[in-house]
Amino acid sequence: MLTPKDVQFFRDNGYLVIRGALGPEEVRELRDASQALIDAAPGPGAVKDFQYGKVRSGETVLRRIEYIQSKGDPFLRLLANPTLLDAVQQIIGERFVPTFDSVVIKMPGAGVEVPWHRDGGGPTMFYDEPGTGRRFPAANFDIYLDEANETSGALYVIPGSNKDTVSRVGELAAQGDYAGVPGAVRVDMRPGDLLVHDVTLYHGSPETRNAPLRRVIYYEFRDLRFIDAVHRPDPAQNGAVHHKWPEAWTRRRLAVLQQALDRRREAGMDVPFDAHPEPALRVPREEAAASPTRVAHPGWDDGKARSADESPATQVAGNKNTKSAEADCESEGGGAATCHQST
Ligand SMILES: O=C(O)CCC(=O)C(=O)O
Repeated sequence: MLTPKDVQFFRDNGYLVIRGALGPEEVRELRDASQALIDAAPGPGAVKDFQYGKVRSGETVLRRIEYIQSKGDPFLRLLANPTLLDAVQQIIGERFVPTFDSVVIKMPGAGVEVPWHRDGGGPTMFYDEPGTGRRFPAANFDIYLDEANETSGALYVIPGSNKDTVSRVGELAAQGDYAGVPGAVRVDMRPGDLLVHDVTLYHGSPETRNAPLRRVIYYEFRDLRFIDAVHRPDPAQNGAVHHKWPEAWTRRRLAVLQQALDRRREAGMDVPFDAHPEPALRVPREEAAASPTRVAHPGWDDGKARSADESPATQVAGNKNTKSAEADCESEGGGAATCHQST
């Protein structure tokens, strides 16, 4: 259970570490399930959900798997983990919706760099409710399956950078390597720990060499009020609609949450509630059970899979691409998933 001090820390610094959020058994099954996916990975360019990148030596390695909740029951059940959903409710808001799901991998031997970035492409990824002044952030909930430290490519963050209204993210790489960037903090994590990071926080992780495997599951959530304001503004008032997430899409995402609650309970695991705490966001069990667990973002499945060379996350020359990666993200139009990911 987060305390008000925890929530305030998150608001002030843009991140929060929750140690031991998952028990050893849940960590074990997630490690097994993710290892099976890695072992069966289809190779670069074959399936868009499996993303590869290049390391400085020129080797191409797996770096990320998208829509992970559809790729095995352990990932689906994780979505209904009580510690995770408690943090989600307190940080995101009562009308929370699961919005992105992926796993980021640093392969043993050679792990791809994730250059400094903000998820979602800019400093305005929050919603301030008129009248109440309440801020609804978008945040990622990062579940660690392996040790993350200096060797295995722990995440670096710049505490408080979530408050920057003009992005400095493009300048960071020039200021030094990750540890050398003024204000940067390395966040060491252990299996089962949870890191919550505001999508507007500057963060990134270096390439690894001869290091052990490092896997982190990223589940992002946003409050429906955020989604309504940012992803489906009224075209009559607003002109062009950026990142359109139709209502049917959020309903399918909420159906995945209901399925996760049901599957977790059926597996004899603890659940925080039987259905979404906000009645308007509940999806009946039968509808949820029949709904797909892979809910891609509009545009994702129409796009051609990027090769390792095209992917902005795979730039290797001194991490200089972060600025252009943001621009790329913004130019994706309907491709919110690409926008969100590591660049
Ligand atoms: O796990 C990492 O190193 C960072 C991943 C990340 O921030 C992202 O994919 O947006």
